[in-house]
Amino acid sequence: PYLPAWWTSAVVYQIYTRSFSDSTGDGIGDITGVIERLDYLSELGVDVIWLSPIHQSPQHDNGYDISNYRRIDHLYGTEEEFDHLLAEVHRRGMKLIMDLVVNHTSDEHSAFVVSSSSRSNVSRDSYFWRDPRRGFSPDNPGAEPNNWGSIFGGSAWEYDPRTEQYYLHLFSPHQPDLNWESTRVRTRVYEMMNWWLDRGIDGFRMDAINFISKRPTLPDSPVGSGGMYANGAPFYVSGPRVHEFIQEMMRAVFDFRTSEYLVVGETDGVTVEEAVLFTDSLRGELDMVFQFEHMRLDHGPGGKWDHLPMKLRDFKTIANRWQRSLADRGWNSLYVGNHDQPRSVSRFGDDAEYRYESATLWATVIHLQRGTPFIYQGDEIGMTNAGFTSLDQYRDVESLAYYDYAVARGINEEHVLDTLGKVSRDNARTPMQWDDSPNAGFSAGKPWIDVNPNYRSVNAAADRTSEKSIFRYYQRLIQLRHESLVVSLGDFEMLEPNDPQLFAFRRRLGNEELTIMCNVSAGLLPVPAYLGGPELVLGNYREPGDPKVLRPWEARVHRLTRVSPTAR
Ligand code: ISL
Repeated sequence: PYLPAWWTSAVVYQIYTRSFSDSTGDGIGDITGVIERLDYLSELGVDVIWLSPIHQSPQHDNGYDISNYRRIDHLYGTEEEFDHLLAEVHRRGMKLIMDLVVNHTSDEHSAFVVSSSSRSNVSRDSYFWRDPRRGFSPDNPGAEPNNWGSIFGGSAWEYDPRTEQYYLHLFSPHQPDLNWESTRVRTRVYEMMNWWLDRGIDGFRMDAINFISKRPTLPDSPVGSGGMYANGAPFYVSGPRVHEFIQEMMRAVFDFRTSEYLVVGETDGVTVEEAVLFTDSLRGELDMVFQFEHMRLDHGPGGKWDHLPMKLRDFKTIANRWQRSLADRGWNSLYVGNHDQPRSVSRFGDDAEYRYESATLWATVIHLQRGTPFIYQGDEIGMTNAGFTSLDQYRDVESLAYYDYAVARGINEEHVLDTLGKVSRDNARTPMQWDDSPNAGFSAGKPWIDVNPNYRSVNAAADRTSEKSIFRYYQRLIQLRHESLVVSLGDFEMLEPNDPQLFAFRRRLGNEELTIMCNVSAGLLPVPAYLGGPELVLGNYREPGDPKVLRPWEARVHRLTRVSPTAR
């Protein structure tokens, strides 16, 4: 008999440890802080916690630059505290998955230190070392081995005077890319993964995992990026051996393991066709991947810093295509926010007057599609963008690099700060707002990044006692997924695909049908008469209202159970 995978009815919660809860007063969230908040997460009802990196790291990219994969960074706590966390998560019936950052290491990782020490050492080919091009002088841009730009700005190559070669870094210069062509590199990674699973964790969120196979010749890219360097993505996104590497990894790590694991790949730039290959269960690769198409809808031709308003119709087109393309083979992950994106309520909703309504509307849209929903910490209480007004409030390596680049190009500083205020990753990295005490109850000391000043009204304690509780609404969405097969396994059908304000869809399984309709606007929205149904399962307004008109940011979920002719 067909048994659906356990994660079809599961909900994942992402903890950005650094900003979640600080138990020591040093201003940085830590493991014990997470343990102290586990009851909150059980009450929310989530099944899985994804923990952003807490491994030993010089923290140039908040832990996405790992120098020792088998050690917990002292910033976050001890080895014992980690094991205690794992036990406490399991005791509450939840699972814990960890970030797996293996497209690159930190430049302080011992393998990189050895690799950069001489051209002839055994670790040299663990990374990408290449000679300068002709016309080289140490400060001559253009002599890099190819024209690729780094995702965080500037060239993707860093010159190392010691051995007079460049190394490749798709992210910051402190994050050299591992060379997956090397069997030794791959074996080491698999050993490390096995070590973590043996320690008891329940899976991985694999950082930038579709970047691990580069076209070996590392050719110049013809694709412009608007800046001085080209976009190398065609030569490293879903590269020639990526499926081979992932299948090899799955065999080396998960064969012969019998527990229930979750493996989700972060795959920026992935197409639906590739996503099917990554997630088709018969291929032995990943359970699901994060796609990014809907995260680009407010990017202009100049990329993410060229910010434009999003058109809902485009969002719906993308959702529909992903739902349809992964209906029979593969599985979707569902999200509108994480630690790399601005806050969803500020970006796609209304973070002032209709904060409750728009936050719950987007939660409805995400949680009731077919796929596995991911909640980013703070979204369940409607946390908003940081509201930073000066550069010294920013911490993110990408945001700071963008500022330097933009100002050097003569872009007016006010405009740059305005863009950062909308787009910066730090918008989602401000401390979790627990209550209205100093520092929002996050820390007894000075937080590593400013708390959003709106914490006195926007916080978990206030939300949960409010009549309009976003947290309680999330609880019900999670419950619905747990209880009803039509949510976890039903078919998806987009309704009114061309309507620019209405986001409506239908889920169907056997005799049961759910109709979801959402008014993505602050006006009144008449809806076609065929929508709706007898039983209102969930809605974000207390008063019933006119069945034919949706109020500002209103979301309604109706259930219909058909009596089948044979049963009659
Ligand atoms: O957020 C992005 C750029 O603004 C993405 O391109 C992001 O960098 C990409 O999806 C990879 O993200 C992951 O790896 C990065 C790290 O900085 C991110 O925090 C992480 O989620 C490098 O490890």
